[in-house]
Amino acid sequence: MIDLYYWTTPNGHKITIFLEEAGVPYSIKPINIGKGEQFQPEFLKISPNNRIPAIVDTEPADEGEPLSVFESGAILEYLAVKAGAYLPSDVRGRTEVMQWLFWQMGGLGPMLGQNHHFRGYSNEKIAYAIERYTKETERLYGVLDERLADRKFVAGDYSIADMACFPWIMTHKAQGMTLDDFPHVKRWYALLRARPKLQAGLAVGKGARAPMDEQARKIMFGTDAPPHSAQQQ
Ligand SMILES: N[C@@H](CCC(=O)N[C@@H](CS)C(=O)NCC(=O)O)C(=O)O
Repeated sequence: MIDLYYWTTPNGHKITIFLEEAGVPYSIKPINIGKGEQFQPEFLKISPNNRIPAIVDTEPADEGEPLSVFESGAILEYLAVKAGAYLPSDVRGRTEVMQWLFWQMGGLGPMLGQNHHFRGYSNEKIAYAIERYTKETERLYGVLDERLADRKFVAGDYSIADMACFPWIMTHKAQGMTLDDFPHVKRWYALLRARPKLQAGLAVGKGARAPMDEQARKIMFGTDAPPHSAQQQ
């Protein structure tokens, strides 16, 4: 019913977490981004930004042609509306979730992605870039910590806002962060980490991703990538 074009990365995990939590049937279409499969013409038709994740809903609500969606935030919203789960229908609850979802999409994801890039993937270790993105990561963790100081979840009940943030906090060690500095994030992280369905989402494709080698580095960040594929997260 839902075809998920996926690779085992934080943005991919957001969607497997949702599908497992909501019990929506899905089939995985692996896109090995280390091998350049994100540039295949057939994939670009559904994900023109050559990034995973993307979905094709073979049974959309209007009973029309299969419907494709790219961008993990748009996919989470689409699936939440379709499943009637993890996104409130009242205007205030929905707006609260959506602003934190957009905060993750516009801030937490891209900035932590750059942190991963300059600390981990880049062969050249540029002190200015590492410091800039580590500081920004720290600031964003601070915003999340403050937000979680007086509530259990990011926005109302457990929602797509939590599912979007979680996979990016999971890699905190690689970002130079320790959760001991963010006690409310630490409590929230442990609460979510204990959810069996969330764990099932994280387990999808586990082991398929090889450590980044020179070939993958060239494909994703270098000269072997088509010109429109300037790196982003
Ligand atoms: N804003 C996009 C970002 C997606 C993204 O950056 N995906 C990465 C994996 S986490 C990717 O496909 N990278 C392939 C590449 O850089 O060529 C979303 O949230 O869906």
